[in-house]
Amino acid sequence: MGKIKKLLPGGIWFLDPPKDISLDGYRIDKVIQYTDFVITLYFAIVVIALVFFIWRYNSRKNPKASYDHGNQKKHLIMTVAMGLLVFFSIDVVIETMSFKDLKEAFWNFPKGKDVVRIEVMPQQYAWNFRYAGEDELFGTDDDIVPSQNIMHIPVNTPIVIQLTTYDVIHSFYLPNFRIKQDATPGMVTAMWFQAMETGQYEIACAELCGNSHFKMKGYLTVESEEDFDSWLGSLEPEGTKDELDDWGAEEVEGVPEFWAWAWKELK
Ligand SMILES: [Cu+2]
Repeated sequence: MGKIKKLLPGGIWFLDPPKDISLDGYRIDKVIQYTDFVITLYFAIVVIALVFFIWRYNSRKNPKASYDHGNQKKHLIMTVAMGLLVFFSIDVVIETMSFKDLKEAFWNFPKGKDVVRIEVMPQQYAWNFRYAGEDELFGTDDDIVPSQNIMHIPVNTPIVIQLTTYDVIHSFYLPNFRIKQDATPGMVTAMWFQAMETGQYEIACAELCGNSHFKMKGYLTVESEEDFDSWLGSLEPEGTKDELDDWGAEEVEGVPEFWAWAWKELK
């Protein structure tokens, strides 16, 4: 395995996925691992059967072709049985796992005082973030808008994101949280997640959104609640630019003058 790893400096994604530091990311990994397991198993069975029949009916052993109409009833039963086996062991299992995860986690939005709410508005090719400020309302004078591409969150705290886009479709993707959500023109979409570890992580755009899609990168800092509060407190309302140099991030041309929307209550 070591040699293969050297050939692929990025690692092998299913052996070395980005570290999962989220509360619910393990659910996505479990679905992917099950899918990988079951398709590998069935693929192996098909290949073994193929090799077996090539060997069993090779022309040297069977120089003369024989004609056989087979047994129609047997064929029908086998075909239906295999179809049902695949349907129940792949489709039904994956659907059941997925809907359980959606119900228990991803569609089960946290409510309450400790939730941190952030509005996200991507544009070609950068991420804009907005925190509500002291009045807890979005679109008011005390909103905090950090430097472009910079997002901070406290650890062990549920984070609810609402998203829309300034231009084309983008997709907010946190590889270390196994979560992504599209930002779509004309609508506000939402997602939530919770970090279990502090550190610095990548924010990627998961929707091919134009010629510089590849460099649409954001920087997520997960920190203690005290550090998060002091970071937020250190920013002037509607943004300061001081953090850009630390990360080597750049602001793009045409940063929107003003943007925000009233927080949508989630049902
Ligand atoms: Cu994008």
